Amino acid sequence: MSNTSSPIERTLILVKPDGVRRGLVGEVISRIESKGYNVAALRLLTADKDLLATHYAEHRGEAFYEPLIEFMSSGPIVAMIAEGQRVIEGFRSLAGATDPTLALPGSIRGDLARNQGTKVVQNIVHGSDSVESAQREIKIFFPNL
Ligand code: D4T
Repeated sequence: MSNTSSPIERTLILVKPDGVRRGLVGEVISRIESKGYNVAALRLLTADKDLLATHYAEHRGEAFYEPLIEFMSSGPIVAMIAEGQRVIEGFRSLAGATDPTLALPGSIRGDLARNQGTKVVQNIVHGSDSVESAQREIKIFFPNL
């Protein structure tokens, strides 16, 4: 097990449009809180394409990039900052693998999502994947925090 005295981290979590449409916001928040993380900020918004292009800059050029931007701007999303020790990797573990068919039962994606033949995977949640990504992504969705 790695360092148990690690500092408190912050991560950016999104409930994607599929999660909001399906009424899973409460379920996602419940899993975050049940694990013991603190929800430190939360907002509901419909993301515009410029904001999403900034957030997903690393994926520009991928075959799934345009469908991803279309999907992510297709309806309201919920953005959150969650806090806790090792919350970045902890939430990635709660979320499960990107591919919802492979995500393990017990995870958000494993329990609640499946492949549907769309050009982009609809997998309910996003979570930052590193301290650097978390800082960058929190600034995009919560410029004052
Ligand atoms: P996000 O960023 O949404 O939390 O998802 P992941 O961290 O699990 O995955 P990602 O950034 O690599 O991908 C972003 C987003 O694009 C979809 N996607 C991804 C897809 O449809 N096909 C693919 O091959 C990949 C890699 C799913 C999530």
